[in-house]
Amino acid sequence: MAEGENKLKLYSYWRSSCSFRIRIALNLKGLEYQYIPVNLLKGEQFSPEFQKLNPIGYVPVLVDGDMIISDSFAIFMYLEEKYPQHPLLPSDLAKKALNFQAANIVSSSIQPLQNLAVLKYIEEKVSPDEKIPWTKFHIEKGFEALEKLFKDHAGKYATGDEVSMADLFLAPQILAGIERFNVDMAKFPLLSRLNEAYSELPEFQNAKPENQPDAPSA
Ligand SMILES: N[C@@H](CCC(=O)N[C@@H](CS)C(=O)NCC(=O)O)C(=O)O
Repeated sequence: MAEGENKLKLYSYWRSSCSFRIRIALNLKGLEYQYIPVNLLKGEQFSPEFQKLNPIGYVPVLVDGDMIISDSFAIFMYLEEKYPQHPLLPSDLAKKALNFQAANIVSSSIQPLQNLAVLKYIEEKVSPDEKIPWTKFHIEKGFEALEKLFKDHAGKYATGDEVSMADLFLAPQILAGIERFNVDMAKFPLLSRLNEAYSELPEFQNAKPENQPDAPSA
């Protein structure tokens, strides 16, 4: 068992795709963690206690002993260095760059545009009818780019035959596109194939929103 493993705490929300990325990383690295739910719909991310951990008020937050890390990209990089078992970044520089690119397309150019606060703003200041078209437009723009960028590099997974960082960012985004925003995946054959491959991995299955302790029971 790795040092400090029993101290890991993950502040998460069942439906948060950013938290989902880290749940997959923790599962793949075989790290046990305490799941601490933050109910985003009830506004628990704005509580003074949570804002002490992450002043911008977003999940996920990882606590590892004295370390408090927020933002899934930073958490991922921390986990990768601190817990090198089951490495999730290839040593090949070109592949590593592709992994960073996929992670950033998802975490900078897609997910922020579908975040709760943004959707709430559109609903209130523009129109409730614009919420889904807005989100679909940005998800599909990102998916089109990902299809083109990865078609010559994908193997069984996004950048080869091993699961890597790119997959941890892609899987939650693809599922959110399908399950929450009705994206027509027929336009994205590569992402659809990757989604199938992810669905066969227990570490991804276990990290899915519906399998979290704070998910509403069906
Ligand atoms: N860049 C951050 C984004 C975090 C983020 O947007 N988290 C969302 C859930 S996926 C959240 O907490 N939203 C709460 C809100 O919008 O109030 C990351 O990758 O962790």
